[in-house]
Amino acid sequence: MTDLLSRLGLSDINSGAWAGGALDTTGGELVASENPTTGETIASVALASLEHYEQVVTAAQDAYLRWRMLPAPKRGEIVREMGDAMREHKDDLGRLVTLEVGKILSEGLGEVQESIDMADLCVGMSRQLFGLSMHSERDRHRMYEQWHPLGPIGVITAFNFPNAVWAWNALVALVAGDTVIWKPSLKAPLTAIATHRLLNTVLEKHGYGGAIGLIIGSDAEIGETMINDQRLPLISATGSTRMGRHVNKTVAGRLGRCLLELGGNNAIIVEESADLDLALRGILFGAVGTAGQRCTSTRRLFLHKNIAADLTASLASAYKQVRIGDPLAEGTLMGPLIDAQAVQMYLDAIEQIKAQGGEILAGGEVVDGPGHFVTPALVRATPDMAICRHETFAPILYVFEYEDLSEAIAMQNDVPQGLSSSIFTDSFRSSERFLSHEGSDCGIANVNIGTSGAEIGGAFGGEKETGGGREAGSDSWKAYMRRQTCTLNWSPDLPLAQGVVFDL
Ligand code: UN1
Repeated sequence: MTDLLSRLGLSDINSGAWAGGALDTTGGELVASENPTTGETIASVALASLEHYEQVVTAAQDAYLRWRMLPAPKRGEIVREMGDAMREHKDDLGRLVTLEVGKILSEGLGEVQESIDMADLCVGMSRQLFGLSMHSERDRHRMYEQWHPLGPIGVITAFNFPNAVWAWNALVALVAGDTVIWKPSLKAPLTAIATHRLLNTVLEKHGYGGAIGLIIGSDAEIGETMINDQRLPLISATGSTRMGRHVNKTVAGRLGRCLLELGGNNAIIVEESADLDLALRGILFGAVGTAGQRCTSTRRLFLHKNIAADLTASLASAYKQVRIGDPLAEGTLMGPLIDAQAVQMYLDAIEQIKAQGGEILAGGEVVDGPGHFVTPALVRATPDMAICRHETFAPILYVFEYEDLSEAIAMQNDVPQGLSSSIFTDSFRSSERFLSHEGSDCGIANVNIGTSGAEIGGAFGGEKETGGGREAGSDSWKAYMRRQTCTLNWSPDLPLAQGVVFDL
């Protein structure tokens, strides 16, 4: 472990403020990053103060004035090198993700791959920040729109994707010409520092150190200051709906922009016609993968009544075979929850499930020993159970039965969240219906694959209490830029639009 940390430039105590390079935060409150597998401290961070915050923002503002003048494809070239740096250190970074947040190694590596993919996408994107041109109603006039960078933007990330969610935001923002200030979760600060250090080296080499900044501090002090800061025109925040509501209100109060990626309550519908083996595998990865700690994790399952008994039995037996343990060990499928508080939330949910009449078919227990391990829970539920409307960030899957597809779609949509959804079916009609206006109301709707594990090429995000933001691919870059509509007159006259006459 020590070798891994030193290869990634981490020490026992690390700075919590990086304006490009590290600032001296000695004396700041020490926060330990705990390995959720063992409960041991990996290394600590000396938290940043408001003075450090000022330094980081000032550096990002200064860097912005130069960075925005670099042509977008040249910014893309630098982002390409950032992608290469992550390629070169993929193994170390992936292991650190696994060590710090407990996802299995294949997922830790997959997360870094997601960031590398983002870099590749952004290189191309840097040549495709297209605006439209319009035909003017006036003679010898031309209208078009162009996209400009916004400025330094704030990115707030959660513990569960401590590397990739930053990359979704930051790499797009960088090609767009913005600079970025990152406030990571206090539960995963080391991955943030290692990622920042590595990528800032690339920027520094090109004379743009400070274009990315990192600020590790409390929500109450640093987080509040950041969301209230007029100098940050955009705040992109990933986390709970409760947090997002507060961020949204605060940023709207200063007429800033928000990009929110909040809670999900993702469902899979399995029809009678479905390939049940495929469905079983999709459900398992969605519900048990990452120990249920993805915003896209499968939390609800709607089974057609004719296949419900068999599929539920197969799932219950699969749940009991899931290999739980050290996420670095080969063959492990489920690592620990992030911390003791997460285990407590899981246990509280299990209590509520029982009190509300849910039947636990598998799991629902804490695993003895060090680390924050639980068994994945499979629950026979009824639509009136209030707990099923909430996102518990843990491996709990609620199983319901339905008779016809309209009923299943209505139940699926009848929750406050709207992130991801899937249907397993071999019926073309059902699949199209699920994807139609009267189908899934989520930002992501899949057929014959599960709810999690989206590719970066698409826009990622969801509706309703999920917050409405879109990150990563497609035209999500527009959120990181400002649109300017330009009208040019190359005639000798000054005709007014709408035929208005205004002559002396
Ligand atoms: C998250 O859990 O915040 O679609 C992001 C997925 C991943 C990203 C999840 N690509 O599951």
